[in-house]
Amino acid sequence: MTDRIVNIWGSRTPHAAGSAWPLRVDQYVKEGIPEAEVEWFRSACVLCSNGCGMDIGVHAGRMVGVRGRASDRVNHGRLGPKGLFGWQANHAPDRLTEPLVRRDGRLDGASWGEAIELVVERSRQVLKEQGPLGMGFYNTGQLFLEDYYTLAVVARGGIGTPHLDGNTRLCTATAEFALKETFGTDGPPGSLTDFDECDTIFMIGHNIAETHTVLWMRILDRLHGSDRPRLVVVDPRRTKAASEADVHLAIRNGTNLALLNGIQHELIVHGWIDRSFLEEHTVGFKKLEQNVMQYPPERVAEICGVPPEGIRTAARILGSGERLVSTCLQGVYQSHQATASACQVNNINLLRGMIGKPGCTVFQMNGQPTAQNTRETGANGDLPGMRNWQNVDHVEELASIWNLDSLQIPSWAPPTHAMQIFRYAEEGSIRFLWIVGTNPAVSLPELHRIRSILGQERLFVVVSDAFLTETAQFADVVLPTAIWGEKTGTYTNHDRTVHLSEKAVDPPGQARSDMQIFLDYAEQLGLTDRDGAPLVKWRSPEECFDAFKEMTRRRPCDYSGLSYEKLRSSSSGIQWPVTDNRPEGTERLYVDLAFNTDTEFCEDYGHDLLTGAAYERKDHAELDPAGRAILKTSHYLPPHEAPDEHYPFLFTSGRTAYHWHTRTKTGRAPQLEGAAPDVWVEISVRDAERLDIAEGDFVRVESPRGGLEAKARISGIRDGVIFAPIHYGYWDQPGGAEPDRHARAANELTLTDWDPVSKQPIFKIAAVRIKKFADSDGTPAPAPTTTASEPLTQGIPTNSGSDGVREKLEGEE
Ligand SMILES: Nc1nc2c(c(=O)[nH]1)N[C@H]1C(S)=C(S)[C@@H](COP(=O)(O)OP(=O)(O)OC[C@H]3O[C@@H](n4cnc5c(=O)[nH]c(N)nc54)[C@H](O)[C@@H]3O)O[C@H]1N2
Ligand SMILES: Nc1nc2c(c(=O)[nH]1)N[C@H]1C(S)=C(S)[C@@H](COP(=O)(O)OP(=O)(O)OC[C@H]3O[C@@H](n4cnc5c(=O)[nH]c(N)nc54)[C@H](O)[C@@H]3O)O[C@H]1N2
Ligand code: SF4
Ligand SMILES: [Mo]
Repeated sequence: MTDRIVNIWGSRTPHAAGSAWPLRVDQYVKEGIPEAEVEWFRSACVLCSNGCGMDIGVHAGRMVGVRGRASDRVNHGRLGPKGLFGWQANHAPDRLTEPLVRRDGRLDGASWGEAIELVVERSRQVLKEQGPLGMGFYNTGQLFLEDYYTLAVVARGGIGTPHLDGNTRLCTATAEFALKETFGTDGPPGSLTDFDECDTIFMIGHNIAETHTVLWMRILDRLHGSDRPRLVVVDPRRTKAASEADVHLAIRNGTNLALLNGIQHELIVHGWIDRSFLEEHTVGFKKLEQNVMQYPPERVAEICGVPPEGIRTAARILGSGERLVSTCLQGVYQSHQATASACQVNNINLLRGMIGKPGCTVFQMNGQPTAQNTRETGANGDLPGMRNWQNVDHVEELASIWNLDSLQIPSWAPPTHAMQIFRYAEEGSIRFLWIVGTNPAVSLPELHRIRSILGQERLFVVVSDAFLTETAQFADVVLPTAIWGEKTGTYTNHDRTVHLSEKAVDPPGQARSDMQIFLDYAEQLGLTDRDGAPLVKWRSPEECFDAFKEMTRRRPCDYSGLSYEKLRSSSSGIQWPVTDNRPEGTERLYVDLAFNTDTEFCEDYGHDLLTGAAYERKDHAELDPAGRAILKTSHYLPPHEAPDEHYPFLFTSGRTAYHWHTRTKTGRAPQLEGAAPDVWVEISVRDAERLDIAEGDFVRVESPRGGLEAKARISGIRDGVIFAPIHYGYWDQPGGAEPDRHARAANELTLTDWDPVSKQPIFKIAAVRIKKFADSDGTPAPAPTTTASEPLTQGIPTNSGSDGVREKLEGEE
C-alpha cells in the first residue's frame, strides 16, 4: 500500500528504448468493501487527455473504487492521484438532483417538463426576435462524443447558429490550429509508444509531471532506465520535469517564439537538418531560414532572459539525437504568439525529418479528456469530421448527411470563437446562452467582466452541470446532468485512442445525460430535416455513434470501422483512423509522409501567423503543398502587456497535480482537497527577500483589472514572475451554505486578449504587483510540497493523506 498523495508517480518500473513498458496495476477501493463483491465496469479516466484505461468498481449500486486496466495501451494499468480518487465526486452529497428555475430572483426546484419548456419557449422567442444569431452555445472538452455530436447537429444544423464553441477554445484551440497550419488537418500524428522509443524529448510550456501524471510515469521509467533519453525543458517554473532535465531554460513567459526561432537558427547554421526530407516533404523552408537567421543565440538570450550557452546546448541536444519527441501545451497555447510558436515546435521535428516513424513525433497536446471529440464532432468552432467551412463541397457533403439545405449550415463566416460569443452577449446581440459542462465564472479571463455579462437581465442563461457552480448561480435554468460513470459513451485521448465507457451506476435523482437533454430540446423545439422528419435520428448513444462514424468516412478522423461491439471486445482502446482497410486502427499518422495538405482535403487554408489574417482557397491552391507539410514562420513581437513601474511583475497561472480546474470534482475528493485546500501564490527567493515576504505570509496580487489574496509560497519560480493556481473560485466548502467570496481566482487578474490565429485567450501573461498585507499566522501556504510548488523554505511538512492504494507490478499475485 502506498500513499499516492506523497508519491504521485508511484514506484518505478525502468525500461530501455524499444522495450515494452512494464505493467503495474494501480487500484484504490474504499476500505471495508469485500473485494469479491465488487463488480467492475469498463471505462477510461476523464480527468485529463491521457485517457488512462480504467475499470469502475461498484458495490450495492455505488462506485467504491477504481483500478487501472493492465491491457490498455495508454497506461499499462497505472493511474495518477486524480484518477485514483476523483471518482468520489460522483456520490457527493451536493450533486444536483432536480432541475432549477429562477423565480423571483431565486433558483427553485422544478420538473423536467417545466424546465425544458422554459428553455424551449425562450429559444422560440429569441429565434423570432433576433433569429439564430441571438442564440449561443458554450460547451466543453469533458462530455462524451455522443453528447457533442448531438449538440453540433442541434446548434449548427437545426438552429443554424455560428455561435457554438467549446471551452476547448481556452484549451486546445492552438493545438488544433498548429496541426492544421502545418499538416493540413487536425489529428495528433504520434503515438504514446513514441516515448518508449525516442532518444530525445523536447518539452516546452508543459508541466507534464503534474498535468499528465501517468505519461510522466512512462517517461520517468525511461529516464531511470538504461539508455536514458535526453530531456530539454522550457518553463519559467522549476517543474519536476525541469528537475530531471539535461537542460532547463527558465525563459521569461511570453517569449517562446524568440526561443524557438533561436533553436531553429542553431539547427540550420550547424546543418543539423534533413535536407532531402525538407525538399521532398515540405514547403516554405527558404522563408523560414530567412526569418530565423535573425535570431542568433545572443539576441534570443536577451529577449528570453536565459544564457546564450543554454540555448546552444539545448539546440545541440535537439540537433544530435535520432528519435525526437516534442511536446507543448498551455505554456505555449495560452502564452504570447501561441499558434506561431506551436508551429515552430512542428518545424523543429520537420527540420530534423523526425515524424511518422517510431520515436519521432510532435505532440500538440490536449488537456481535457474529450477535447479531441469536441473538435471531431464540430461542437467547437469547426465543422464536423474535420471539414473546412470555407470549402463549399465540404459544407454540401455535411448538409447531405444531415439532410438539410446547405444554406442552413452557417458557413458565410468563421464559426464564432468563445471570447466573441461572450462579447456578443455583452453587447446584447446574443440573448440566449446555454453553458454546458464548463464554469466560465471561474475559468474565463477578467472575471469581473464575465460576472457582469452573465448577470445581465436581458441574457437568458441555461447551465447544464452536475453541481451548483459559480456559473450555475447566474443561471435562469439549471439542468442536472449525469456524468462519467452514469452514462455510456465514447471518447478519444491525445494519441487518438478511442475508449468506450460503460454506465456503471445510476445518476443521482433526476439527473439526465447531456445527449438526452439535447434530444428532448430538439424534439420540443420541433427541429426537422428538409423532409420534415425529426432532425436528430438517434435515441441511444450507440445509434448516435453509428451516425457519427458514417459522417467521418473518408475524413482524417475516420471512425467508420469502429463500433461499440468492437470497443467492448478489444482488450484496449483503439486508435483512429479505423476503417475496413485498417480494422485494428492506426498507430501513427503520416507514416507515408503524405500530409493532409491537399487543397481539396485540408481543413483550413491557413493564416498569416503574425496578424491572423485568413488565407483563401486561391492562396492555398497557389502554394499547392499537395501532401507536403507547411513550414510556417513568424517574427517575435513583445507581449501586449509588459511589466512597468506600477505593475513590475509578470503573472502566470496554471495547474497543480491534485486538482482538476475549478475543483467541482477533485474538491469533493478528501485526499485531493487535503493536498491543496486553498489558493496560494508563488514567488522567487530573491523577489521575496526584496519585498520582505516569507513563506505563509498573506499577500495581495493586483493587475490593472483586479486582485487576489493568498498565502505566499517561496518556490523555484523564475525571478520577476508570480504564479497562482487556477483551481479556486469563490465557493468554499462542498455543500457549504454561504460561498466564501474572498477573491482567489487567478482570472481576477488576467486580461481580455487572444491569439490572432487560434483565438485562444492569453492566460499566461499579465503585469501585476504584489504586496504583503499580513504576517504569516504560523502555517505555511496551503500549496503542495511534492510538485513544482515545492517550498524552498526549510521545515515545511510534506503533504500526505491517502492510504489504501495498491500497486501490483507485473508478475505479482
Ligand atoms: N492535475 C491536473 N492535470 C490536468 C489539468 C488539471 O486541471 N489538473 N487540466 C488538463 C487540461 S484541460 C490542460 S489544458 C492541461 C494543461 O497542462 P499544462 O499546460 O502542462 O499546465 P499549465 O499548468 O497550465 O501550464 C504549463 C506550464 O506552462 C508554464 N508557462 C507559463 N507561461 C509560459 C510561457 O510563456 N512559456 C513557457 N515555455 N512556459 C510557460 C507554467 O509555468 C506551467 O508550468 O492539463 C490537463 N491535466
Ligand atoms: N488563468 C487561467 N485560466 C484558465 C486556464 C489557465 O491555465 N489559466 N486554463 C484554461 C483551460 S486549458 C481550461 S480547459 C479551462 C477549464 O475550465 P472549466 O471548463 O470552466 O473548468 P471545469 O472545472 O473543468 O468545469 C467543468 C464543469 O463541467 C461539469 N461537468 C463534468 N462532467 C460533466 C458532464 O458530463 N456534463 C455536464 N453538463 N457537466 C459536466 C463539472 O461539474 C464542472 O462544473 O480553464 C481555462 N482557464
Ligand atoms: S494521467 Fe490523466 S487520465 Fe490518467 S489517471 Fe491521471 S488524470 Fe486520469
Ligand atoms: Mo484545458
